[in-house]
Amino acid sequence: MRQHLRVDVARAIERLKVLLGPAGYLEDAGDIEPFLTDHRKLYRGVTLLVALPSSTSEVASLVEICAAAGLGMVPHGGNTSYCGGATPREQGSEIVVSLRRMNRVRSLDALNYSMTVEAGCVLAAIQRAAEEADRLFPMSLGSEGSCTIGGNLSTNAGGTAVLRYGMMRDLVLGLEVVLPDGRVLDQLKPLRKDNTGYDLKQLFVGAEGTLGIVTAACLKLFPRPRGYATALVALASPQAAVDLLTGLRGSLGDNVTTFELLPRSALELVCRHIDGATDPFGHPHHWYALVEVSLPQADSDLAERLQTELAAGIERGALDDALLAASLGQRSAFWKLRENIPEAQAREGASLKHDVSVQTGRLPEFIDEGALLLERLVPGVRLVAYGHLGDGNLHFNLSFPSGGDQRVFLQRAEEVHRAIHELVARYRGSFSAEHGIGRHKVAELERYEDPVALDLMRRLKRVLDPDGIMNPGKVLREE
Ligand code: 2HG
Ligand code: ZN
Repeated sequence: MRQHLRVDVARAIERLKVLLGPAGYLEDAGDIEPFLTDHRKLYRGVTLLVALPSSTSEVASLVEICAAAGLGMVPHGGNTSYCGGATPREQGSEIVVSLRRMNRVRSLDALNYSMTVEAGCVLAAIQRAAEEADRLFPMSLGSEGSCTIGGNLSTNAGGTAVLRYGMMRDLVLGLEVVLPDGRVLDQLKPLRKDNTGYDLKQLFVGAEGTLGIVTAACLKLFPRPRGYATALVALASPQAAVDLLTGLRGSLGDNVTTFELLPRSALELVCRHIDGATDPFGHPHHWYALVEVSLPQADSDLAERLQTELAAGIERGALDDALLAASLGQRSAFWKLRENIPEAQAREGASLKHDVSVQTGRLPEFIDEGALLLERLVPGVRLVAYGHLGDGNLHFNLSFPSGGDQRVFLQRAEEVHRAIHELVARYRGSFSAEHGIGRHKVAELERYEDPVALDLMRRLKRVLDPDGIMNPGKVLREE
């Protein structure tokens, strides 16, 4: 395949420019700069062109041109990937395909609780469009103001409402995908029941652009909650948090939409680095849970029931303290403490990330074992293990030991990742619960994935993308 490249590449680029017109591509160094690095600045690549197609048929023609020249394509959304999935590699043999001009809501059917959107729609714009129709699109992420639905689909995004509504995979009714040979796979039916053979659309969700380019999606909508009851709960341990979650789900059922765990270390980082963030409790606690219950009607008694449950927990000594948000301002202050953890940890300095999941009931044991292991490996390391406890998914992140050398800490990365991922494997957990594989975790996938599953993935890739032109080297090593 690669031998085509040198011969045909210049001609292909010229054809692409003619196809897309002057508004449809970028090539000046300053303009393409933002497309060359990932959000975490782990990678820096080179590209021949950033294509900005404006329609599915343009994407299809673009793919045909690239396929004929064996030219690689890197689909690009809001550039918020944690694993370098949307960044071109260093070889300079790939174009970036940004979907940002494809940002139309094609239709919204309130009766059918569905909407059809183009891949470049920003998540927050989709949420707003649903709300205007008195519906809810529940996907909710820290980066929702800039990430796009094409990226959410391609990485099977998670976020803070997975407990109630599931991951992106659960929120999609249909997809439109341009295949590596330029054909358009039209699976855009807004149907909840369509039991006709293999569920092909799901192949492309979480495939990180390695099997085709998602150009549009039909999304599931839900009844819009009339309000929320939000609490910040102080707890002695992760076990107390798991018990609280179990109790709340037992009494409030699926109305519990969010259950996020925060350690003291995370709260301190946010209060240190984020303007206006403060600890709402009088004195420090070891752990916190951010709990949100959605209220289906304005006169729902669920808020009172949450309050009663929390008060009873404090009375029994199961919880240390709890605050129920008394206003929208207080609700956003609680959320601010949670959503700013990644930013605060970045501002603190060198950190190492692990995006792990185990069965929810085993998380407390996992946290204890992981903390001991790390303390032996890197004495003084600061564990900032936070996140989606309700989904069994924690960001088991570390900050360099206070007063320690950040560079020396980062040199231990491989060793630390190995130790944590081995622990995860012993729990039959996942080393990438939420953020995908991208480029960053290709070797981990090879190491930890079931060999039969890995073999099937490689075969699927070969069937759909025999020339390896779709986001080469991401998820699976280039063959
Ligand atoms: C979150 O839950 C994100 O805030 C980011 O998934 C996690 O920075 C991280 O490790
Ligand atoms: Zn997360």
